[in-house]
Amino acid sequence: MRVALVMCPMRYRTNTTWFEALHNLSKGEPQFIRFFNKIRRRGLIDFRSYPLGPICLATTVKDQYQVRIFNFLDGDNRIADLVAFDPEVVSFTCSTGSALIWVAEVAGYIKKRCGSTIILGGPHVTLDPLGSLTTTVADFVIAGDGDIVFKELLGHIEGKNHIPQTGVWYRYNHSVQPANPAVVSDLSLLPVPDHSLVDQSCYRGVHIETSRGCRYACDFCFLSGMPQNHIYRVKPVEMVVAELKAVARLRDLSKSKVYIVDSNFRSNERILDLMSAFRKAQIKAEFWTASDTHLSREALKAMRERGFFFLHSGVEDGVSGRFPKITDREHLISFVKQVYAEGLSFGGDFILGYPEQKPADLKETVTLAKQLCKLALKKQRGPKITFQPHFFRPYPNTPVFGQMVARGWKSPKTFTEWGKLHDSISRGMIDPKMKFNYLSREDLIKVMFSFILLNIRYQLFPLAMIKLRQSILNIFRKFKTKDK
Ligand code: B12
Ligand code: SF4
Repeated sequence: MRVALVMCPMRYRTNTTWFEALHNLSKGEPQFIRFFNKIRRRGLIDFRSYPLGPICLATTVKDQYQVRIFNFLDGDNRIADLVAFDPEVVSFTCSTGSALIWVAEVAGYIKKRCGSTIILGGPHVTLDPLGSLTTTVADFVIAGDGDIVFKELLGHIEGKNHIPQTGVWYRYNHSVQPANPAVVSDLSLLPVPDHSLVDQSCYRGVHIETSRGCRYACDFCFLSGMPQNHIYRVKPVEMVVAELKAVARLRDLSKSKVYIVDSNFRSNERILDLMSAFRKAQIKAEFWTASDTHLSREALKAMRERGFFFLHSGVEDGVSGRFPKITDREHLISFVKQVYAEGLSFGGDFILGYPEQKPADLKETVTLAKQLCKLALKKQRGPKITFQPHFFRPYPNTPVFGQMVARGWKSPKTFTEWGKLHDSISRGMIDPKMKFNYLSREDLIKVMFSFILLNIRYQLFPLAMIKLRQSILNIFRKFKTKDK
């Protein structure tokens, strides 16, 4: 059986509006400039476009079926190639975003053209399995961790076994058959992802996963909408080492960017174990990841020694205590100081347009960002402190989504409507009914400009800024000594 695993594109539209361009700039990512992209990638696909989800799924079934991954994120894939493969089964990885419109259209087209069985999975489908099944052409949708259940479902499609008990939603006799989300509680049961399933020579780097879940339950996060999959679980250290060693056989790991996709790369003890295993196995790469702000100096030192260069954390906004993960601003600042002192760059992720945010909160946010920036002025070269503001986007079934609905918000009813909502948020079309009651589009534009300036100052010209500051200080010092 031919099985196509599709990673959908970044978004539905290919054109970029000025609002999106501004947003990209505020994150220090001028991706809308094609010329810049060409230089940046030097013919390779950005490492951020790595299709790890489909790789994990394909690994579990590659021995039984003819599998092929179609990565529409950043490569040269065309729908014609997918049609030419003539797949019997097509699976789509779906995040809540404008690409859902693309998924609905392409799935409909492929079903008509090739008669394929369509399976949808991924975070959006996990959060809204009913809507994903009933408002698309999908034959099956899978909620939760797809790894094990995907294989069982393909067996069922082939007529070899019964339909899996958990994870799979489908129609039977005109009614929907619901199921609890699939959860892999013990990650050691999974096979090591086979990275040879994509052409490594096309990518600037790889993604690996060392854990699932997170210790927090931020009310806007996709994890808070899937309590079963929220629980923090880790892969055995030996499995992570085996995966990296296998990747090292496919590409020069020491020159590769390796993004650890964990929602929260955490626990000092575990990090020290991992780093010590990496040292023993002589694994070193340009690692980067996301963590909370509780890593110890020792853990950071060990990470730096193994090649970690960048750590990002969700700071979200400047109002202390609003989000459970950042309770204390002083702690955050001392953490960033430590990260910086250990030679790692720090990226602060911020949320703009969260329902309770007021213009004064955005001011606080920028003040906090400035405070963090100043830490970077102490060194001439090396690590940087950068900021990535993101717009708040409601995800189905999360607590904040529930609160908005309770306040009278008319939420999207179909898979495509979810895509359209997210497309309009990307374009800055803020629906007043969305209960952004306190913020206007102008407030968001203003704060984006502040982040553009902060990122330009500290990302693009940090050395020039430091030199300028030193020259000014020197002039002052000279005057002072003359006075004496
Ligand atoms: C790396 C990453 C990216 C990369 C790569 C894209 C990707 N989808 O992997 C880039 C930078 C391109 C990206 C872009 C976006 N991302 Co992103 N990304 C991540 C990140 C950090 C890791 C994803 C990953 O590899 N996980 C590990 C793999 C193994 O898990 P997985 O892909 O979820 O797959 C598992 C299950 O979901 C399921 N599954 C997945 N696909 C399928 C398909 C079938 C048929 C089945 C049966 C099962 C199944 O089985 C897999 C194994 O268990 C996650 C956060 C996280 N920690 O998961 C956010 C995350 C997935 N991204 C998110 C979002 C919103 C986006 C964007 C919409 C952002 C934007 N505004 O443009 C775009 C969407 C682009 C796209 N087409 O997916 C959200 C999704 C939330 C939601 N409600 O859906 C997440 C969860 C971040 C967050 N905390 O909010 N992202
Ligand atoms: S810390 Fe990050 S991954 Fe964890 S629940 Fe909050 S937003 Fe989600």
